[in-house]
Amino acid sequence: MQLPPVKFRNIKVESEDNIAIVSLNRPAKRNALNAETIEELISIFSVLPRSGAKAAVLRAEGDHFSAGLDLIEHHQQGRTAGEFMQICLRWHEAFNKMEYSGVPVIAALKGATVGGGLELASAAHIRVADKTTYFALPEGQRGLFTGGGATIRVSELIGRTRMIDMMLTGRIYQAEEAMSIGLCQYLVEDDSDSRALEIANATAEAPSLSNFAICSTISHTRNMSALDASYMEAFVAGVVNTQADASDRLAAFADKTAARVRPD
Ligand code: 1HE
Repeated sequence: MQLPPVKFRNIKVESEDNIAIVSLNRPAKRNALNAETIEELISIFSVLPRSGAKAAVLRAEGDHFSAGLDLIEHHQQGRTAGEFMQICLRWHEAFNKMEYSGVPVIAALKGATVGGGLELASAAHIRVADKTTYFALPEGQRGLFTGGGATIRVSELIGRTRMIDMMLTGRIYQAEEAMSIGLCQYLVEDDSDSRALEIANATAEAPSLSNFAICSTISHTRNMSALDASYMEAFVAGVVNTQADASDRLAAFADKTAARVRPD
């Protein structure tokens, strides 16, 4: 895997085998997302699909995944509506790069995963929380509105009514309840980093082309009619299901050397 030799200020990028580990790295500011962090996320998630990375873990330094929009920067900059719309478009660029890139992104969550931090987490393909994780959308209480895609992704995860409740009341979902409503898919007793890495490694065992399809096609079909989406599904399956790797794997199933799908 060839990661860019760029030195980032707000994120840290490492690799373990073919897994990229991207860490939010402003723990003193609870990993609040300033404009520069968003630009750095755009940079790394732009190159990741061409780096040879088989999967990525998105994690954070410190006790909190992310406290969302950098409220101090936002306050100090006195942005106009037009300027803040441009900021939001950069957030969308970063999060779309994650969601549509075709490389599985596994988020390792802990502590505050709130506001824009939840928007970032919801752009990952899989979310792993630990017992300290909590989720909230405190935008309403701050006199703000979501701007990083929550209206689409968070409402998809938990439904519009729960999202509206979170925003109107400042309701906080702690790990277990969050898990039960779909804010995360895994809840671990110890640390979410190691489970996220395990999951990333497991996803990396599938052919990259299959993962590319899983981590882009399903999202792309979101806005299509059922007719168009099923056409696209057939088209992608035509490419993926005839790849050489699929033939080897099917041969292994036929000669009974491949693992069976059993719950034990
Ligand atoms: C920050 C931010 C931030 C902390 N922007 N600087 N998000 C929120 O409404 C959540 C705001 N943050 C908090 O509620 C708390 O900071 C936490 C519960 C996450 C953590 O509490 P704690 O006691 O550990 O830390 P702290 O003392 O509140 O903050 C430590 C430092 O981090 C402090 O800086 P310092 O220089 O005074 O030490 C804080 O200012 C800084 N900090 N959170 C900037 N968010 C695209 S639209 C998206 C809209 C939203 O995301 S709204 C949700 C905003």
